[in-house]
Amino acid sequence: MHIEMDLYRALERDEFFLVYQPIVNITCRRITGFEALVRWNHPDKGTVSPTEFIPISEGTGQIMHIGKWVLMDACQTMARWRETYPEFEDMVVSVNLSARQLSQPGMVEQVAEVLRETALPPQCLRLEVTETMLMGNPEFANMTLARLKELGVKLCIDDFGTGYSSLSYLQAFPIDTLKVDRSFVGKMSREPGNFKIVQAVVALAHSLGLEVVAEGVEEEEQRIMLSELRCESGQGFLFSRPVPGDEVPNLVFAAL
Ligand code: G
Ligand code: G
Ligand code: NA
Ligand code: MN
Repeated sequence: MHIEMDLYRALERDEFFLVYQPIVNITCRRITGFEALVRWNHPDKGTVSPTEFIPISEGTGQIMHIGKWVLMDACQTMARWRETYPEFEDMVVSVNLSARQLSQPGMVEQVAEVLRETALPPQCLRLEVTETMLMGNPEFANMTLARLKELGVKLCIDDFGTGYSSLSYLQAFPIDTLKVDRSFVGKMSREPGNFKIVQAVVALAHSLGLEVVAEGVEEEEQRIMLSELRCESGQGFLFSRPVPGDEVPNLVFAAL
């Protein structure tokens, strides 16, 4: 496949870019932050999804370079918005980590370096990892998360409910936030079983002192249900699709 070769050149040719999806207060819809999502503008294929190239880049080891680029670009951009607009003072940018990134030696140092270079306050960065990434080697994961936490960044478990988490680890990991997977949120207004799962996840998170982000919120009915469950935040097409960085300030101003 050419795509592996192309990936090697993509960074030096500056073919990656980030889009940003708002994360909002579920009750008042105010934007509290953004999830950065990477895209690859391939010279022939057009926009390639990360579901296609992240797994390939994990195989080739390119993920560490791509991951660093994502982290640097997201932090730099958020630092610039904060400098320019007072409305961004308390905003948080979320960045996804891949499995190989999390287990790579030097990962914590990489995050520290990016924070230093961009001068972004650490509490303005949230790192997203999945249950599956943590439960492969939970002891090692816990150590890495603890070192990341020491930097002052926020930590979040993404796609919660689709993998297998040991509840004893869940309370031991130094995380701040659970993101309920969109497969449950999407069906909660039609299927009582899915509503109950979301309800249980919110209750579990709160009893562990964690905040909840519901992802894949597409309908007003879901937003109201989540608000009644005391879920803090939401993300999804109801509020906004992921948008290019240059549209982000206008999204924030329009919502005020
Ligand atoms: O944005 P989209 O729905 O196409 O994302 C598809 C998948 O790719 C999601 O699971 C998302 O978490 C993942 N993804 C998006 N951006 C990044 C990134 O910068 N790094 C990693 N590791 N995964 C990402
Ligand atoms: O795995 P992760 O949660 O990082 O995936 C994020 C992806 O989810 C983004 O690529 C984004 O395009 C997608 N997404 C965001 N909001 C919605 C939504 O409301 N519905 C659906 N189906 N997908 C969404
Ligand atoms: Na994510
Ligand atoms: Mn997710």
